[in-house]
Amino acid sequence: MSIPAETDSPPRQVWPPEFAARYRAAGWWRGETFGGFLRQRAAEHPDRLAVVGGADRWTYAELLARAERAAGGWQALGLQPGDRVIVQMPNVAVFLPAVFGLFLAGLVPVYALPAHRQTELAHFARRSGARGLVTVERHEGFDYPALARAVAAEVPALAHIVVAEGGFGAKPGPLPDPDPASVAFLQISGGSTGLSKLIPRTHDDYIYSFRASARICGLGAGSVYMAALPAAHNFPMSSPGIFGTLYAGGRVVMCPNPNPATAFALIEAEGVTITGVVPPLALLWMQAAATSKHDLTSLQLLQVGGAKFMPEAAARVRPSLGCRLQQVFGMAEGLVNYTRLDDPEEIVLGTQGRPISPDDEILILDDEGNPVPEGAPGHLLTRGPYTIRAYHNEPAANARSFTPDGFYRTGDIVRRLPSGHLEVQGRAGDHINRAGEKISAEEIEDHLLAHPQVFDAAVVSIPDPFLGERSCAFVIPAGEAPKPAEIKAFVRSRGLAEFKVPDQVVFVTEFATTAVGKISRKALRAALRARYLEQEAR
Ligand code: AMP
Ligand code: DBH
Repeated sequence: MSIPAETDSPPRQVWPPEFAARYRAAGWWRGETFGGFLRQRAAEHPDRLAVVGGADRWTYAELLARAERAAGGWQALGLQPGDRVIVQMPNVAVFLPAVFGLFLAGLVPVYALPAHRQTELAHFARRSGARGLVTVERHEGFDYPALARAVAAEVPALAHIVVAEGGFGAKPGPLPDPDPASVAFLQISGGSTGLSKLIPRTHDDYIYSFRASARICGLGAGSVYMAALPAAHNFPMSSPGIFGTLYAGGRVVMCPNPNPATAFALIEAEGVTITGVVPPLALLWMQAAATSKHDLTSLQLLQVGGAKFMPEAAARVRPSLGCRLQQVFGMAEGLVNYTRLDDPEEIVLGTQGRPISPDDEILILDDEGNPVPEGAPGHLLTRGPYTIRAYHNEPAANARSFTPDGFYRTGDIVRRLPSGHLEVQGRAGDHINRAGEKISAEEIEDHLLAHPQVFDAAVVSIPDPFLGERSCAFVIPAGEAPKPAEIKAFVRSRGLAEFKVPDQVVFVTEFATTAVGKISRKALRAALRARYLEQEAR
């Protein structure tokens, strides 16, 4: 395993000075920090409930006190401001004091998902140079501390494994006062090519994104936001999500499992007013609502995003769940689009929203890099006050993903309506968007090629009525073909998140080649997908 030489460099995120000056002058960046805003809310309304999860119900004052103790715990372990700490936690209340504890100590969370396994965590640990990992005891039958120990055995720099629940913490010493322009945490990219990249987000830029999101969604003291998707994902974290809700002085409800039984019971019990889901979950909830006895009348807004929500499904939200729909099209790299609460019905049902900020710059370009005629589909590029200018420690990806003048190439194909709303048409890259989880074809092909009976492999997305897209691995066996189940078990055994295991394995004798030699992987995947769909249609 090659370890990049720059692993120990602290994460940075820098906008050119003239842009930074403009974003400050416009009032987007206000010099707030995560620790600062929590302290402010705890001072303004100490006794208001901030977070509910399982048997835990903590006020703003209690949340702050717990976060301060967690910060003291990290100090006692000898971690220094700027050090990175991986956070792998399900949707439990202690998620919040754990991450605010890191912020207060000046440490930099690296957000892993509960689904990530050893291969992914080891990659995050190496790339971030993390010194610690915070997790929970066994959750839903999975032993998280055992996973963390296995990662630490592989990456020795990861010296401190902390289980947040077990009374971790100590009285803190003097706490640092981080620069609002500094990197607050590392978010994880969907990994559209190869392994996931680390996304450095600053206090200034991220707080702007969720403060503005909370306004767009009308959040206030009476809002009750339920985190149904994994809390570490950018959507429930910030659009407006957990942080936007706390910023607005509302209440966060941690939903440990998004199945309708659990989620509906919590909506009723806690009077949830807003939550966000991916399209397959929306379909499931709409179906379950027909026979559910739970009272869902508190729910005012259902946000749907992460993958394209089809207009026919979108039209069923209000009749079946009795609430309004908001479409959300966002990315951990920055740009987030929302349909607005006062948008006309056809906009809410038929588009994926428009950007948060007047300073979000949008380019829609053809394959040659020229602007398309207004209304025509093209590649979406963006630049703005909460969109990154670079990934952490990724010179090659940075050269590919950003233009010389700092626009981020989203990889999405969109069309813009006269109102400025975007309609997502598809994407240029080859990743699979499986129910909102992004899977890199390359990453999985690489694992498949490690199997002794695999000569070559190509992973493609296949349209799926429930998941939106599912993954299909086309495999040329070396000699006798193994069973598809064995290929799946092999990928699983490589220590990957379950959602990356191919949904389908199809053996083929050869891949199409041109007269000149091998065609590009991209053309190959497209050809395999087309042939498969053609055969299925017969
Ligand atoms: P990630 O890299 O995991 O942050 O995923 C961001 C990507 O998810 C976007 O670039 C889109 O491809 C996709 N995405 C997010 N929201 C939507 C949406 N509402 N409709 C279609 N695609 C979406
Ligand atoms: O898919 C995403 O990454 C996403 C979707 C909606 C996102 O990051 C967001 C909103 O902030």
